[in-house]
Amino acid sequence: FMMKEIMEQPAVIGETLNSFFNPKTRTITLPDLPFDWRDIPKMTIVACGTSFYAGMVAKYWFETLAGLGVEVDIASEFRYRSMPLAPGGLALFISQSGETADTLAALRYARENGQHIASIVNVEESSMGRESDFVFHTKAGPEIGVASTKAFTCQLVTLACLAIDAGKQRGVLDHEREALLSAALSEVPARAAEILENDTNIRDLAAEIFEARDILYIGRGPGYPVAMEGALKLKELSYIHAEGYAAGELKHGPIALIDEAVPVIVVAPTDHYFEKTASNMQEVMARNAQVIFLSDAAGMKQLGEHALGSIELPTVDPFVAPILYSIPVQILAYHVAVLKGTDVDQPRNLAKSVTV
Ligand code: F1P
Repeated sequence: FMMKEIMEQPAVIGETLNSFFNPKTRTITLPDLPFDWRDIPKMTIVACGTSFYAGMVAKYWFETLAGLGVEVDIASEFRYRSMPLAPGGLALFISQSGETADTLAALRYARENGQHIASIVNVEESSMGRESDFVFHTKAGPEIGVASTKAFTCQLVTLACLAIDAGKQRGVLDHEREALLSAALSEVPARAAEILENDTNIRDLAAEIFEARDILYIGRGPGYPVAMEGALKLKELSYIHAEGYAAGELKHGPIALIDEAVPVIVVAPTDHYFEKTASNMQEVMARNAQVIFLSDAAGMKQLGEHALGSIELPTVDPFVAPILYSIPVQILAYHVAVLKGTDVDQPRNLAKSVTV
């Protein structure tokens, strides 16, 4: 199922986008929401697992595009905190299943504490949907593989549309920027298809790293949660110990782990953070790490030949890079798991929906 679900992404991303995209104006148009973005003092995003990393990406989007402060937490911690939520704030819950027990409990906690409640779920009928003031349904279709793939990228697309809407309403995005971002989003299905058509070298790279004991993923900005999601996919599927770190955090500890036996996967679109990420990549290479470099043509020109391996991605507006860079990390985890002989659809100890 997993590879089939990965391959469905151009189509289901397109469908999710179509639910927000107005082909006449070529802009993102959201249904009327029961709250006004201008009145939201703070946003709190809560989720588990892969859905949590979608929330982490969205934090960067809402902060930069809409000037809205966002806190993101994992539901299993958030639900037990005694933190004052900002009165009148928006609490957004992200879940593929809409049934995850920790996320549902967190939703109820936020409701008791006077928040507007919105959720992003991938099913028409769900407990979270029923208990929300507003629900966004991703159009990923049924996801059978336990490790979430297409639901994740569709969550990201939904969050990107929400961030644009918030940015417009809050007067942070002007028409020109909005049009550019909408155009970048509308290209994502085609760019995702290109990535899937050119994925043969990912299998070869998987063969280089599948015997490693530990693997690090690094990235900055929205590439940081993509690094964490890559590490989670690898752990879930192949049982290799993997961690995703903010590249700038390496020097505060994780760099001690680096030697020639530790592959480092570098998520580095040529965005605002590129030069700094590139310098972190050079630091790990100086310690003999085997680097797999994910970047676009400009990034490859600068650093491609220094890495053990590279995955070249299409050149896109950095806004949509986290959606597209998620796809090769899914494929890499898939191939590593296949080489290790694990069951990619039903990893040990994991359930698709954690309802207890
Ligand atoms: C959250 C989640 C998934 C993960 C696994 C266990 O589920 O952590 O991300 O892949 O299936 O549950 P959900 O709340 O998004 O349904």
